[in-house]
Amino acid sequence: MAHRWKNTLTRADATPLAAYMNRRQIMAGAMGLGLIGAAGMARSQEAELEPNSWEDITQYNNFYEFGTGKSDPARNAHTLTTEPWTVAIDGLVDNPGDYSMGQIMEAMTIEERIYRFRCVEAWSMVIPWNGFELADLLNLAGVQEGAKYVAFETALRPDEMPGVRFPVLDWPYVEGLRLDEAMHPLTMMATGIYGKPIPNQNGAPIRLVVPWKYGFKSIKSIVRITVTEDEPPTSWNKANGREYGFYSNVNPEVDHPRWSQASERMVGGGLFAKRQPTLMFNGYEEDVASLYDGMDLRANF
Ligand SMILES: Nc1nc2c(c(=O)[nH]1)N[C@H]1C(S)=C(S)[C@@H](COP(=O)(O)O)O[C@H]1N2
Ligand SMILES: [Mo]
Repeated sequence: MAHRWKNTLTRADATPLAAYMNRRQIMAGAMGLGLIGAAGMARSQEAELEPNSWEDITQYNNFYEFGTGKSDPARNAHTLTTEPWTVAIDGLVDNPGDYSMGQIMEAMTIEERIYRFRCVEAWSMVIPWNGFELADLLNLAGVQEGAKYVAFETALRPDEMPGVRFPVLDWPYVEGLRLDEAMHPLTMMATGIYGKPIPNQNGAPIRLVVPWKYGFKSIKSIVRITVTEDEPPTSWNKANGREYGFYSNVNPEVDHPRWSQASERMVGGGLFAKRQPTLMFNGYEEDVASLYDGMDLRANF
């Protein structure tokens, strides 16, 4: 698998979504005409970013249900039973219910997306996810009139999660997005990395990925998705509302009260690697800035 990445990639900027979507549509069109196969389709998307290694991505994690150390999730998360798994979808939807992973995988088309990933702690990676757009799942459930937000909840299993014995956070871990953020084509549900099933420490069997927001918004091992009218509570905001807001968009101009967000350390870059500048909306400004038109990004951090 890894060889596919070696020669074709350079560490340049991410493709703006418009260009990316166009290429996808062109490729999908060509595929419809039988001109290229699925492999060609996948290859067309692996252009611009050099992903971190499998080791970086799966050995350096935040998943506090399995401990607060960066290597705790890799060491402890094997105890999580990920099969069978169901995701309850409820709230303002036409088709509420318990969706099994099998049903979800059957209904969704899995694609590969290489995204930057920026933790609020000022480290970053590039991760080749496999998954589908959250919008496709929400459309399957049928979002009703009046819906404004989407809430997410992680499994809470004290028998399988040694970290939840400690009141670091108010368990279960919960997160939320505005409906338009949730429906944005960049927002995905990841079920794999590097073409393999997503490892437990990365949020098996299904986790959110919102590449323009700080990593803690990308909630892992999801068991419930609730479409709501009101802004849902979120774990880090509940834990410390002064430091972590609802939006948590990556913004190099708004520092964390205790550290600068202007630059970041690329995981795997080596001990003496230079920090790299953090980009507005983590490099996805062109695609998502319009979601926040007229909003004070300092007040709505
Ligand atoms: N349920 C749950 N989801 C979570 C976390 C967590 O502790 N619990 N940590 C968050 C944080 S702070 C980050 S940076 C990312 C890390 O994802 P990764 O380990 O796959 O890189 O997961 C996010 N999702
Ligand atoms: Mo994070």
